[in-house]
Amino acid sequence: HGGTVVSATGSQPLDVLVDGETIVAVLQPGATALGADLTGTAEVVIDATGKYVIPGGVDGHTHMQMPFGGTEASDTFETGTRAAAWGGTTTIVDFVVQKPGERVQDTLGAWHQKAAGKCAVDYGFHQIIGEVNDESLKGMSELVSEGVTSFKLFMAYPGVFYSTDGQILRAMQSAGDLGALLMMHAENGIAIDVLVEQAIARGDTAPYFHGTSRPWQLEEEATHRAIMLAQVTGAPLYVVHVSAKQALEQIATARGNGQNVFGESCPQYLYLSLEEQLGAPGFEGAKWVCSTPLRSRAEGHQDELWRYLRTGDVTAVSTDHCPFCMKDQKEMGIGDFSKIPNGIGGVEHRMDLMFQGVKSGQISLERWVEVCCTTPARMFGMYPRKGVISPGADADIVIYDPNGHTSIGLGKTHHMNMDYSAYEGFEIDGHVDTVLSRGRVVIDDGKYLGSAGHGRFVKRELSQNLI
Ligand code: DUC
Ligand code: ZN
Ligand code: ZN
Ligand code: ZN
Repeated sequence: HGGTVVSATGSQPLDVLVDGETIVAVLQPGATALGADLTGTAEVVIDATGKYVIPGGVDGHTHMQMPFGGTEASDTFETGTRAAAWGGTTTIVDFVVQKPGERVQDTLGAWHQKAAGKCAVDYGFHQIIGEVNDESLKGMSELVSEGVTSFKLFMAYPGVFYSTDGQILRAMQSAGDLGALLMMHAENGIAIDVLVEQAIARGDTAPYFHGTSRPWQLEEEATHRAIMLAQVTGAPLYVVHVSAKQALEQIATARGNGQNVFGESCPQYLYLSLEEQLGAPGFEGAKWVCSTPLRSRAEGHQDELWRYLRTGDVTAVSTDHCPFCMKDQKEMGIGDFSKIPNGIGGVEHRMDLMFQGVKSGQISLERWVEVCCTTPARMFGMYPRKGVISPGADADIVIYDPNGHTSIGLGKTHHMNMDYSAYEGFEIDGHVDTVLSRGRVVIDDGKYLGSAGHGRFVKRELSQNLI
């Protein structure tokens, strides 16, 4: 009551009536619902005066307890979704991993087991296809009927997840037939592996060389190739974790031509840079080793990413939350950057970091809600249940204080299972005050009131964001 409801299309003072797990009415302040004044009839009234009332955040790209590079991402579904709740994210979409040799249909059950009864907020799954073959292609339609309607392939990591162009083409044909979304890690892994090997042989083993051995040209090239393969097959394409401005130029051109191509970026690519990684002492640069890598600020990637966020060519902002501790995990790469597990954790900070983009005049308030909540919900087939404050939607609601303050870092607002923060020292001119997940208050100004197992699996529809 008393807040300003912000949607992707506008902002106005409105009251929101919740019954059980669902939003049942959105009313002019003082108007009557179901024959009575809201504040007079509601069992609980939450005062949102002076605050924004927004849909719960939808983070379309996370990796809880994902096996990677001989270790496992350090957040479990329990710790990771609790951190998400703290940061105003009420739905995540995580990745089921099929490794070569496994039947794709068998892997979903294993991920259901990891997540069931553990999550603080709702969750869905994408499927990583580690090996494209007749059987995995058949498995795709089975998965779609189980609510897993998007599939990630890798042009990077030869010998691990890598798909050849022929395999990509076949998977895209299947996705096109099903109307399912094809997600792509677009980096030329064959060329990158040569550059990595050469760097190590030269003695360039520090974390910084992770970035320099994955140059933007190899992201641009792979992005272009993925777009052309998608065009041949008719598959809708969502390019994940885009960091190079040249890759976004490819995406923007394809979108201008009317192709169903979408670009995702992440706060780390908007805020952090290769130069900062170079300047970090000793092995500290490992904190920011992720793929695609951080890009050079001098080359202007960050500014261009913000610009593409405004034009709409960056369609959604996720975190690619893939946390590893420095101790025993990132440290595996001391003396050889190629052994540093790739990933940055940030599921807790996305809503705040992107709100800072509103405060600094980079994006509008409505665009903030659009890229963090509404579009991810539509992109991944969860709208209008998620991503909008509207009668019939799940009561996933965040009360955000634009005059509050959030200090990011260890010992401050940090609930992720990581022994460092990639955003240590960031100061945000805003604050997540209250978070409701399906009608239940899970965060109440500094207190966690949620529980493991409250979060439920979301069986997703096909993407609702296609032309
Ligand atoms: N790609 C991801 O999407 N996440 C972590 C590592 C990677 O390469
Ligand atoms: Zn990736
Ligand atoms: Zn990822
Ligand atoms: Zn506050």
